[in-house]
Amino acid sequence: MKLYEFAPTRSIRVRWMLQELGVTFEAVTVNLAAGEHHRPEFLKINPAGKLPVLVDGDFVITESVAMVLYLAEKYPHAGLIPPDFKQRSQVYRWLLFTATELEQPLWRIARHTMIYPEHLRLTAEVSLARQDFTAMVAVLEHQMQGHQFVVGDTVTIADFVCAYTLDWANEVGLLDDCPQLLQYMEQMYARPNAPLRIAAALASINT
Ligand SMILES: N[C@@H](CCC(=O)N[C@@H](CS)C(=O)NCC(=O)O)C(=O)O
Repeated sequence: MKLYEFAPTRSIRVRWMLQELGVTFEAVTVNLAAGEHHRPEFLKINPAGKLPVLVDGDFVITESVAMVLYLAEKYPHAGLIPPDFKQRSQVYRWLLFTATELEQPLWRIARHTMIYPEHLRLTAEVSLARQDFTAMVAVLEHQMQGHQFVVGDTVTIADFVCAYTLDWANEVGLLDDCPQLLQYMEQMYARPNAPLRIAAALASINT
């Protein structure tokens, strides 16, 4: 398997999954900062020009959450997705909640503070996104009370996706009022096969 990645991005979700599974993979760095994702050879693999991309033999899969689901189903013995369909629906619930209600405001903040050209950035959009995120993360903070994992009593793919997204939120100062989630995120990143935190991944590309 090949993972097209750039250290401090959503690639971390898929790297985390591969490391937890102990699967050997080839890491291919696509330097977003240098615009390598716009190269024709990369656009052939992902016409959206985005990372990460997972290639398994001749099968190409894009979208980080889809990759994590693919890997969980490819390696069912690892038990990272529950066999019971109701439990599994809870995993889907939190994956989607994370990708829509939590990640989208974070992405709006990133776009309006770093990604869009300066003259297109809207301060009001950043404060609205911060409000949206704060309201939704409170739901997860409540859910985690008395729980070690997002769904059930063992780690699932929902935890890798959530923990990475919470680290992202922490990077922009949006987790200070969520003691449960801070503790949960620290515990997740203390796992032996956890990937680098975003700050460390960022430092790794700047050295
Ligand atoms: N929904 C996609 C989002 C992918 C995405 O936006 N990736 C960012 C890095 S985290 C990217 O490649 N950005 C480059 C660009 O938008 O030009 C996923 O989860 O895989």
